[in-house]
Amino acid sequence: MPPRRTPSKPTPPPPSKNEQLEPYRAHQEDTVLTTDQGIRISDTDNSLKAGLRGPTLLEDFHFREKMMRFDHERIPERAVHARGAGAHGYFQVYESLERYTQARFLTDPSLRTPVFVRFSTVGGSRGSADTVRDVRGFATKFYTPEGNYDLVGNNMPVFFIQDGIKFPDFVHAVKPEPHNEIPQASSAHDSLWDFVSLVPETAHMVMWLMSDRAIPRSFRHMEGFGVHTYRLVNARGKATLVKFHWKPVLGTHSLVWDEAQKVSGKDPDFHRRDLWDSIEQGNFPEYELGVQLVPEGDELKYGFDLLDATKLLPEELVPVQKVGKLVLDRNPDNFFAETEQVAFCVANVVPGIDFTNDPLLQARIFSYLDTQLTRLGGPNFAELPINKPVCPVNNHQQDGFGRQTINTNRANYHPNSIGGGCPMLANPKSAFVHRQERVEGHKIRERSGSFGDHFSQATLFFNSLSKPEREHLVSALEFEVSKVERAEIRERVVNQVLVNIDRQMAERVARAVGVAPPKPPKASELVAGKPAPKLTKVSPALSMENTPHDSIKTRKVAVLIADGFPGRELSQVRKTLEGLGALVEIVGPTLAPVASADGGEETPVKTFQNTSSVLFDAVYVPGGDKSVATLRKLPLAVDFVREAYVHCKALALSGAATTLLDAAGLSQPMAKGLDDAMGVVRSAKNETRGFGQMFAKAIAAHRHWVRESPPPA
Ligand code: HDE
Repeated sequence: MPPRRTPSKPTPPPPSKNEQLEPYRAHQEDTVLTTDQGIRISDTDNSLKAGLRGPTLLEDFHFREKMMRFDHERIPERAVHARGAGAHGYFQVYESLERYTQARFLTDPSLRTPVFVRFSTVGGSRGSADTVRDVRGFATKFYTPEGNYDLVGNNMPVFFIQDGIKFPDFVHAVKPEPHNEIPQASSAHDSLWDFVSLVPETAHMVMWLMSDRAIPRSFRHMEGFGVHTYRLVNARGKATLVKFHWKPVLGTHSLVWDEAQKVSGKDPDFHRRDLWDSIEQGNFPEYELGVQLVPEGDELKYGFDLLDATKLLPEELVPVQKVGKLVLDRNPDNFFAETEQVAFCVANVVPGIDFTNDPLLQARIFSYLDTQLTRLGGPNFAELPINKPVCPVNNHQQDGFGRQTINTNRANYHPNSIGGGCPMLANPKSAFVHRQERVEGHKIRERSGSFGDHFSQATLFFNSLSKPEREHLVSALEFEVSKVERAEIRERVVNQVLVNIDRQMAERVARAVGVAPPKPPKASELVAGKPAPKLTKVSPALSMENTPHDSIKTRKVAVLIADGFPGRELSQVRKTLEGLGALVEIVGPTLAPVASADGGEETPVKTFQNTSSVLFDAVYVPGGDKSVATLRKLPLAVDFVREAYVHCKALALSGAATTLLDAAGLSQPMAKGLDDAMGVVRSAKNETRGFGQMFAKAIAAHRHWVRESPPPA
């Protein structure tokens, strides 16, 4: 019997995700406390007891239910990516991509597809700090009219391993060690580096992990990558290979390692808070979706295999075309119901997007669905409001823990006549039909020879960085590898991995971690380390130095004041900075109003005690003999300036405030000739003309790395 098909009718526009969630939202205004059964409760402070000082009674169903619910509040955290923050928003394509794909959300420029994005760290547990050195997850659920599409990516374009069967090994190695569960959220320990030293395919990703990309300034300042090569398929069935990118509109910027470690203590929620606050303030994070398109059949054209997830496709070889925009404009109402319960799955694709045979991707297609069974307690997690598609869902899978839909159709099998054949099979034109790819081969457990070069792209990445970025990477290696207790592992890291990436770098790390420097290369090693043909020598797009540095939008500027500060000057500088989109916060000795020299006052929102230089992008100290004299006597205020300088942030000091550099012990480096390039903007006589503008330029530069170089002898 031929399958019955749904008559083709125009699909009505789907409800927005907001509307869709509405029936589930409990606003609880003007409500009365009840049990889960709806029984009204008038006392929730005293359990039911036999006598005033007697034992609690078993029949106290309210106490029993309250405690039962509390006892089961926690669900297993994600095995990886446990720590995260989410936001709602929308995606809109600029122009139809129908030449390449039939996916509605990529072909209809009038369609605003609701999305939910979850950013995360990978190694730490749920309560770990945000600014640890780690990869960041960037997972997007598109609630499209054709079903949910999940783009589950990271902020780095490659991965540690090539075949998913090594994922449990890698994750066990990077997570805290099994005997004492130490260290939390850090890769600086023996087991990770042991794994790296024995599995050379990790080399490229380890370079990214040691780079500044692993300590982003915020989720709003990082790129996202789909990592794998996927396939776009158009309505005529023609396929094109694709690599997905997210490009942050504010540019890609990072913290400094010392700063990142301090932020972990001062504000472990630094990234979460930044995302939350930005959305509340109306500074909606924006990213452009980029695609690199490659004709099918060109998998091996670039000197490496596009199915190998340890390789990136240099943008200089295949440019990233920006095709649409993602805007995050709404915070979740409830962390657990939304951010914790959201279940991403690499297998969630819509017609027009398909997989490739990348063995890492293939493993992920299995893993994500599987993990949710344990994490979300059964097979009905797609019915949770945050996971529910906005289009109709109908099938014969109806039972299992936590089922919510009440199916009224008496037939729960296919084919059936009792239920009129429903749900009917879809017309293949509107259905997901796997692309017919010819596959032939022996059943083998082997790695393709085209996956064999592990070092060329690690070298490419290293060589593409600016000098300061390279220095940071070497320092990170020195830091991490020096934490490895077993000398033989440190030795292997240097001699089996680093030396194949860059000999000089390996020598420096060897010195720093107390192992013998690498032996001179053998001829065979030289061949192994040689760049593959057709690969560019450097890829400027990989350096954050080449990211936009033209905006101070949402940059946080601390203004340090005490009684006697110049009020008019502060107002003018603030006006300039706020006019350009910066966020200015007054920091004072206490939260009490501070009097200006010209008869006004300012009320600080932060104090030297409750905040810190590391939580800001730039620091401004308006001069004023009296106010600066007070600040000089406050070690926390002096530290504020010192740290901003050490972390290469823009500093603006006017009048007497320039003497704070002296108080902060910075006169020596300053003596070598301070100028604009160093990002310290000074005005000797409280002049404001041009001062604010110069400061803004210094903030837009993000950091002034020149301060890191030692002063000339
Ligand atoms: Fe994941 N990964 N992963 N991963 N991954 C999970 O799914 C897995 C990989 C990524 O915010 C888990 O729901 C395997 C690459 C993100 O909820 C789990 C392999 C990339 C998130 C899982 C990989 C990612 C996860 C844990 C190798 C970048 C968080 C909990 C074959 C392209 C999503 C969960 C969120 C989460 C498995 C490798 C990104 C266990 C087996 C490569 C952003 O299913």
